[in-house]
Amino acid sequence: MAKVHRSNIGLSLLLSLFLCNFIIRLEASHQDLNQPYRTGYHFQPPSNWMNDPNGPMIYKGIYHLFYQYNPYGAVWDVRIVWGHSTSLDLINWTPQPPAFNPSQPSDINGCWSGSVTILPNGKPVILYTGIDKNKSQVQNIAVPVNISDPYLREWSKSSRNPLMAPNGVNGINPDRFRDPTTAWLGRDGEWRVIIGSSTEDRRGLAVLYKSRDFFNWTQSTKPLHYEDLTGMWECPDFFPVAITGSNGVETSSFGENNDIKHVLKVSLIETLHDYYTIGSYDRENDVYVPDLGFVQNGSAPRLDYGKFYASKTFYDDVKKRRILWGWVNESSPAKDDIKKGWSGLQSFPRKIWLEESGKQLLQWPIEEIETLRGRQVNWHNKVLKVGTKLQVHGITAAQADVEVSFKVKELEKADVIEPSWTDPEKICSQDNLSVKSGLGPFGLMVLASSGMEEYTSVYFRIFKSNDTNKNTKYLVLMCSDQSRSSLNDENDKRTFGAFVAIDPSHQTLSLRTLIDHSIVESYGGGGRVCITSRVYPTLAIGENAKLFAFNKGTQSVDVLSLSAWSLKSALINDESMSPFIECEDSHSLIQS
Ligand code: DQQ
Repeated sequence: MAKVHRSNIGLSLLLSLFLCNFIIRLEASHQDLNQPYRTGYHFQPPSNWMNDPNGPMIYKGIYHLFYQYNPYGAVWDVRIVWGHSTSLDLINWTPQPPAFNPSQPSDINGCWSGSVTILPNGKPVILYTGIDKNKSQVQNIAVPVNISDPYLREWSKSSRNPLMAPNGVNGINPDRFRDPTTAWLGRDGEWRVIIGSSTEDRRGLAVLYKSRDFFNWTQSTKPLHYEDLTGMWECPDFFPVAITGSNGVETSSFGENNDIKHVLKVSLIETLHDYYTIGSYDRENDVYVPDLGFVQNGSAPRLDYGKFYASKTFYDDVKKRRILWGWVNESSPAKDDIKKGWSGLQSFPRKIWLEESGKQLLQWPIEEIETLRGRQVNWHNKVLKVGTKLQVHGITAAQADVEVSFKVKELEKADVIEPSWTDPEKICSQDNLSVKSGLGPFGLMVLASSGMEEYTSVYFRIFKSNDTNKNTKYLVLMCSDQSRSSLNDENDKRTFGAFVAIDPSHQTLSLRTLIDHSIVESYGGGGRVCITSRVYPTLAIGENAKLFAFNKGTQSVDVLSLSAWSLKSALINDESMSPFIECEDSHSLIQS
């Protein structure tokens, strides 16, 4: 009798699990129809709020991404936790249970951003900011429970936390002391790490701490770097780059014969943009000195001129490359995010390295994107006559990868830029007709509706420089214009722009755009400028979205080549594979 009873329970449990799974799947496909803005290949959790990428790494051949995640809803919450997903290829992602939640006095009010360091014995450790019981920002450590588990599913926090607490040195305030970087090891056997901070009078700081054992940390009297009037430095990132070639460099590397430079990136809370400088790390004095022409403030180059913040890199020792992740926030009102049940994407992972000139970084979508490529369309040597708009037929325009290179023959016909046009974003935002350039705008119109009621345009304009002292005769402006991206005017449809440092008389003018339903990620001039936009079309959705190449300038432009691919959907944190979404029925059955 007891036997029968047990097998009945077993059967109902199986049935219940099946039904539960079925319902979740039904919900997922039902959701798809009502979720036109969910992405096909950009990382996002199954639901709820996500912000900063945390502690990306590769461990035992598995890529890990942690992220600031609110399990309670689609808006940010101070009680944020470390969401966690793993991948074999940086494309398809399996959700894992959150690595940790607020639980000890040193993080009871939130587990904020931080980084992973792989120790010389191969063991990964996490340093992260906790909001402690007094609401002070402190730095904590967490280590894997079982290092033979390549998925690192369980993390344990040290009872010695917090390891670093604000102590008033350099005027550091408990509200402005957060986001530890990956640590690096000096020749003297001491670890170094920087924490983002600022003083009362808005001096931004990268506070430096040192340790021999990763547990006892001492604050250096001097910060690694600082800059006045920049406000709070969030999520600093400090890493070496090779002077030649595109290979990445391990964070603790010293390089050989001066063959590396260093990059310091800070996320400025006052502008919500990520700025970087290239410079030298003086290891004797433990200070960073930006190269001539770079200042660590809002005048520094940006990793992305659109929506992109709190970014973080890691060194992939398998493919010898450095990879950048960045948080791409929504541009919709919070009420819409709550309605759709989620908020926040990660940029597509980008390889990042130093350009030959040593003056800027280059970024490019990681090569693994090619595994998603399906149908392809190619154009060669097409002329974009004045006022034309040619449709790229034959691909899924709402989920695509497009690469195009332009040739402008009559550069001398470009108009001289107005002396007052110094702010690229402003020029891009002005009405087309009021900006005389002659050459351009030409580029792509993406996520366009049949009647052109909606479209996002990503384009170039070329001007003659008005400064005879400038090395280059021409100025290339790149814009991503969202002003007509949606009939819904409640979204932020600000236009973005930047100058691309290339000489169009010698270099090809290229544009690569990744289109993924509600995100448009563009790489201009071979990755010299990146602009990411969030858009919410109401008509140009799914099959109804179209793609065009256009030229609205007064001179014709050649498309040397255009390749566009439909991209397949990656398997990203699919709800049905989630180990942390509970099905109430089976849960209660198991308990009964
Ligand atoms: N987000 C985290 C902070 C960080 C900020 C909190 C940057 O640690 O400074 O979610 O977006």
